[in-house]
Amino acid sequence: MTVKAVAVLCGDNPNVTVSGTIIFTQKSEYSPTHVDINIKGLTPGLHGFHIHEFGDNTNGCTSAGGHFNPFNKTHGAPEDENRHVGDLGNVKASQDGIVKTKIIDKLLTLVGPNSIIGRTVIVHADVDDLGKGGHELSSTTGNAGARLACGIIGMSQSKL
Ligand SMILES: [Cu+2]
Ligand SMILES: [Zn+2]
Repeated sequence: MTVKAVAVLCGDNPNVTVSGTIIFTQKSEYSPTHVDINIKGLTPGLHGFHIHEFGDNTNGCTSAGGHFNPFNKTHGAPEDENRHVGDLGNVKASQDGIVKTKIIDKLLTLVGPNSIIGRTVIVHADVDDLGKGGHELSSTTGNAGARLACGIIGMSQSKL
């Protein structure tokens, strides 16, 4: 019963040419979720990468709300005990502005009440400090800056 979901990233305004496709795959309810990340148009280096709470694009990426946080934790790194479910850390863009990577996360799920389907993936302008930057925003957003591009996570056809 593999569940598959996909998000297509679009720039938050006409000046942002960031685009990408994110594919989520979970083999069963208690399996970790695999995340296949393909993004282009970024500046080289690290960019905060999160699941935000709402699948709402009425006011661009802004209406996606804060980090998806069903367990009321503070912001952290993906490997931290204390983290938002939506905290996927940073992705690293190459000199050509491309991210092509896979991550495996044990907190993300595509089934049940805390499913991320219907929520939003966002890639940010700046580095996520993983809660350790000492900035007033560190414990909520990692001070990752503007929302460059976002995409709503939708069900995809499962290939068994
Ligand atoms: Cu974010
Ligand atoms: Zn967070």
